[in-house]
Amino acid sequence: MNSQLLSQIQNGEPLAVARAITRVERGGNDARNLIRALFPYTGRADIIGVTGAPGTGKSTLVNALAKEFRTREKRVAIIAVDPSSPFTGGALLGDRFRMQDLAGTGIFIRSMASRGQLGGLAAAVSDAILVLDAAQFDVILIETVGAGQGEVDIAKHAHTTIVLEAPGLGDDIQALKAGILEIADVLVVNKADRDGANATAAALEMNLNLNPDKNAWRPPVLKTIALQGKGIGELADAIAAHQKYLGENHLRAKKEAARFNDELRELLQRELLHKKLQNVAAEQWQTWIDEITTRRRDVYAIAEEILNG
Ligand SMILES: Nc1nc2c(ncn2[C@@H]2O[C@H](COP(=O)(O)OP(=O)(O)O)[C@@H](O)[C@H]2O)c(=O)[nH]1
Ligand SMILES: [Mg+2]
Repeated sequence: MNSQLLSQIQNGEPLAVARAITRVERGGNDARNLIRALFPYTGRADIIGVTGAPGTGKSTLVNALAKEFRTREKRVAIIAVDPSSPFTGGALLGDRFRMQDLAGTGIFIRSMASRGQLGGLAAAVSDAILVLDAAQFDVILIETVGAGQGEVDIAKHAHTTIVLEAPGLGDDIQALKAGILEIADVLVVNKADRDGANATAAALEMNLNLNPDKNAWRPPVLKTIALQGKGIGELADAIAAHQKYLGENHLRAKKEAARFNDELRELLQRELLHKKLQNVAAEQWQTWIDEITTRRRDVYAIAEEILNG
């Protein structure tokens, strides 16, 4: 591993950091070697996940929050994860606007939309977090659409997870539908300039009352107007309070254990599958599928053959 590149990454030089993330996105041996070299220097950054339905204002809020942390003398990086929109059209326009908004602030921002064949997006994001952690960012903000299992996985690996909601859909809580409410450490009703914000906040409070957490931490419900930067200071305070709570109760280490437990299992699943299938010809695979569809053999028998051979 090139030691000059390593020290550039560790000094947080934006170009080197960007290159390193590109490398982990590509995966393979280069990515592995890089992570191996950087890993001993990780573990310091506060990882904050921001999730919620599309259009709730995540990008706007994350930008505002990043700026708030800057005024608090923190070094800040953003990873915007959008599996639904690969690097084209709307996503790119949105990105451009965000980049302009952050120009000159010293905030590092990176969009991630996909990763090739092996690994998957969640793994690429995990590795990018390690790169940013080694690059000595104090705060890493991960923005992701809360609409599916993979995305929830990314958010749940944060030390603090913020779930965003926006008013306007009656008593319906989008996050509840998407199954992401229970991962929230802080709940935010954004677009509080709109009608219904109080009702949405009340619905969230009600839900917390119905499902009391076994932990001592009760997620606060905050209202923000991200577009005007309103309520962002209070949000940063709530995040700080949650992190203090984690620290005082030795829960940060527990969160890290859960994160690496999942990562290791997912990595093993991918690697074992790859190992078992790399020497299987496409025709052989097709023969097995034919055997199953014509009911000559069952999936268990084929799986056993693959595992033994
Ligand atoms: N009225 C209002 N609009 C907002 C607020 N925050 C964000 N928006 C707008 O909501 C739209 C979606 O915001 P965006 O940050 O892209 O949402 P995301 O899809 O969750 O990332 C944009 O047009 C924003 O300008 C807010 O506090 N109030
Ligand atoms: Mg967005």
